[in-house]
Amino acid sequence: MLHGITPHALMLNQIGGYTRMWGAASYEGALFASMATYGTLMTGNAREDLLNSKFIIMWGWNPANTIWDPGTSLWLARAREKGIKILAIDPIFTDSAATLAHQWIPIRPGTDTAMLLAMAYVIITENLHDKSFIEKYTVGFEQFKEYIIGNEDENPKTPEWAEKITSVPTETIINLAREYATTKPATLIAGWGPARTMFGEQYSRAANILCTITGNIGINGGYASGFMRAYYSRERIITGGRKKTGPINLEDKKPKKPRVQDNLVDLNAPPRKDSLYKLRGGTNPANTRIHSNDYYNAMLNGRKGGYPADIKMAYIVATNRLNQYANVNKGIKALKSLDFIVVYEQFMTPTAQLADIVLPVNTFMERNDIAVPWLGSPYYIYLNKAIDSLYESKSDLEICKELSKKLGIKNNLLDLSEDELLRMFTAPRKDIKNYNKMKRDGYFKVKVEEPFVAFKEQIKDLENNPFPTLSGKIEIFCEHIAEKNNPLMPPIPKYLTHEEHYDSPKAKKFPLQLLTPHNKRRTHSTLSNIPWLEEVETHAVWINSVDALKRNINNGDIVDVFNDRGRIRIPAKVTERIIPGTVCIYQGAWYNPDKSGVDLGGCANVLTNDSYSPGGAFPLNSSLVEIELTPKNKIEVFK
Ligand SMILES: Nc1nc2c(c(=O)[nH]1)N[C@H]1C(S)=C(S)[C@@H](COP(=O)(O)OP(=O)(O)OC[C@H]3O[C@@H](n4cnc5c(=O)[nH]c(N)nc54)[C@H](O)[C@@H]3O)O[C@H]1N2
Ligand SMILES: Nc1nc2c(c(=O)[nH]1)N[C@H]1C(S)=C(S)[C@@H](COP(=O)(O)OP(=O)(O)OC[C@H]3O[C@@H](n4cnc5c(=O)[nH]c(N)nc54)[C@H](O)[C@@H]3O)O[C@H]1N2
Ligand SMILES: [Mo]
Repeated sequence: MLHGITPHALMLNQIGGYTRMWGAASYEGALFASMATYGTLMTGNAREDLLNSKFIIMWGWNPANTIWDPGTSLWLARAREKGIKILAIDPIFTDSAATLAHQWIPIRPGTDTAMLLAMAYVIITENLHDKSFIEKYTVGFEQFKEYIIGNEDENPKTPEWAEKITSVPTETIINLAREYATTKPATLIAGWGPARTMFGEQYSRAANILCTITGNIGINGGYASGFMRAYYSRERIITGGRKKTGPINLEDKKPKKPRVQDNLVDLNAPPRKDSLYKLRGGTNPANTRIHSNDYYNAMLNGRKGGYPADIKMAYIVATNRLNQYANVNKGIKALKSLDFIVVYEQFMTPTAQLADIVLPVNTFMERNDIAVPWLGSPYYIYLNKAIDSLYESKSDLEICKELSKKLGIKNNLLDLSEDELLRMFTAPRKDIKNYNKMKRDGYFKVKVEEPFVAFKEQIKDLENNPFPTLSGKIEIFCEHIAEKNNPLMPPIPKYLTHEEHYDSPKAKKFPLQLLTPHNKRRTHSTLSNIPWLEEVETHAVWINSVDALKRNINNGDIVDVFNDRGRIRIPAKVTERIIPGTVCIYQGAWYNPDKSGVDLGGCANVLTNDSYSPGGAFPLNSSLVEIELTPKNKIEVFK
């Protein structure tokens, strides 16, 4: 609550504001789809409710490794113990597929939308869809059906069509479609990995709509795939029911008077054309913002290039920016073109090495703060300070307080103490019943009456509880998207190909699709500098034996992975746990270039694509690469 961006925003807002980013690498595709379909981010059912399901699909989701919250793997394990069928769809035979699932369906990356559409084809043509649900709670089914059966583009989205694209056999698609549509209630959890691709929002939209046409929304054991799963409606509790919901009435919108917490650059800016600006609660639509995967282009090209600012200075706090966003080599060029870079860090990260000034920041053990758990789990953690700050380090808050004084800012918020600020920030959270107890115990567990089921009220009584979309219903066809008239952002979900897809001309030169998922031995780049964890699992590029054989690569050989953006040198892990044609380098390893610019650290983002999808999805799993054995004389250096 107190560190990271909060104190910096309070400080910079007082001196005119700053250019901020939009788009979260984690989930922007899923978020866009969730807003477009349901008008909200509060989707999914609480994990306890998995036990009420009869069939669970983990689509591009590996919760045994990529931790969502302490409970997720446990509830999946309990579901399995109870005999509930679990299925995993992933190009990798993940630990989740191996330990939790009864069946693994391997799929070519970036093609999931085609498979979901083909499942819809089977469900609709075999008359397995939930007609009364569709009629009562949705808009746009007819347009979707026209596209699916091929009346719109003379291309029916049959399982045979999808097999060619996805490499999933026709029979498998048909069987899964039938099983999902006829086993009720069923849970389809569409992970964020496949949404972290070019046109990732189409995949998320298609998954949301599959849950819809089978009537699995708003019921126990079902699941409205969307942005997240909720344990309880924190949205409502936080605001004590005061916050307005539903679409924004643009006619009512008057220029806002700035408050201390407002960024003056964004405050009354018009919306980005492609954003869902009529809906409340999604991404900040201000057109003054820059997509965070597009920052380097903005730094290099500025206003002349159509960006909202000429950036001279970067203020980098609580992120290993260079390492964690796409196209590291362009990043270096862009960051070096600036006049001034400040980084606040605990470690000398690859990003900090580019800074003019590194301010040493203390750790969570050296200050008080409150941790709000990720995505609404029902507890808060009070982080009681254990020791005084070591050496010259200070907290983000302390640094901002001192800088504000020197800048002559009379900011009434940064003048408050740690405790005053924490009490102020927690006051609107009606679910924290007893601040003092939380501080004393070190945590506060929120009492939840019953496992949360998103949209239960809407399904019970739609008239009094409309969906917060423009139509008040689930939008299979989204009018707000249609207004944009952008063929790459269709109002119903469509399968689209792109410049760096498996079927693109570029794939002739770089034939391997690169996945860069999250790893069990670190959180992003944090903990990557710990040698013991390298012993747990060597950082390597995963490659199928078919692809390895073609290139004369043996398990453990040092190889070069490269494309037009850069080159990394890394051991090869030859395995059948990844499909042919796809390779994987887990994100987060620290960039460590040799003199010629080859990265010996194995940082995946040397190779990733720094563009973004119309809906904002980050194409971090949409890069093409080639791999070759590293020449013998260069291997010595690697060792
Ligand atoms: N290729 C590829 N890239 C990805 C992803 C992917 O799937 N593929 N995933 C993306 C996702 S989902 C995310 S969320 C991002 C995450 O990327 P980042 O947000 O950059 O996360 P970290 O690498 O953990 O960097 C956090 C840094 O903050 C520092 N730090 C810790 N505590 C404090 C503090 O109190 N104050 C300050 N000032 N600093 C502190 C740590 O030392 C660390 O260097 O990565 C994205 N990058
Ligand atoms: N241990 C650990 N846990 C973490 C994190 C971490 O760094 N380490 N990071 C946290 C954060 S900030 C986030 S945002 C979440 C991210 O959570 P996720 O986005 O769910 O995690 P990923 O591991 O990137 O992707 C999940 C799975 O998607 C698969 N996948 C990728 N592309 C495709 C595709 O095109 N099709 C299909 N079908 N599957 C695909 C990957 O192989 C992977 O198994 O994890 C959180 N938890
Ligand atoms: Mo994330």
